[in-house]
Amino acid sequence: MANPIIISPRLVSQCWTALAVFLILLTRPVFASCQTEGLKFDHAQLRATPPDASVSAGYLQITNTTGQTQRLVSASAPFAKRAEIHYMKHDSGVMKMFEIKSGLAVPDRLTVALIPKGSHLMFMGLDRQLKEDDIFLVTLEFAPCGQVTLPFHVTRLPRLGQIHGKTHKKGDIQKGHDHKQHDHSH
Ligand SMILES: [Cu+2]
Repeated sequence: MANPIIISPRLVSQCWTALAVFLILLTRPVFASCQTEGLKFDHAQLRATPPDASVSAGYLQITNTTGQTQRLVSASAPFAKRAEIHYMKHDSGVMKMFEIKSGLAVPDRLTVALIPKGSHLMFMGLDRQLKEDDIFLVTLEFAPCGQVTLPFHVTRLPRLGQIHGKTHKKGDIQKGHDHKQHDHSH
């Protein structure tokens, strides 16, 4: 006669604990940040707006060393109803903006710059004025690495570091530094 299998409540509880620990370990890479995987962000800026403006644009530089292409698929911010990823294109002699619906690819080992007159984040349905030197957290969603929330600095003259040439010091833009003083170096 076979012995009955006795499962004590304590054993069940231990099993659940072990399973929970296992699941946490298993799912941990999902929560690893894009930064620890190798995405780097520089010069995150928002364009300052006049009162009652309904849109603004966001710019930043994304460097990818994650070993695979990362795609910027969406953005969101507390001050805007929605955000889109745009690119600019000449259309009948006029620069127009179009949404990049499939997301913006950042190939491995490359830097992609979202810049004025280039690809940019477009924030629509603003619920407040974006004033110079304010800082807002913007969440970017990348596939496959996940979500990143970064501080964006509001500036009247958004520019990226490499446009300045060699004299640019890292962090100038974030500090609200006045760029006019070294325009002669361009
Ligand atoms: Cu746009």
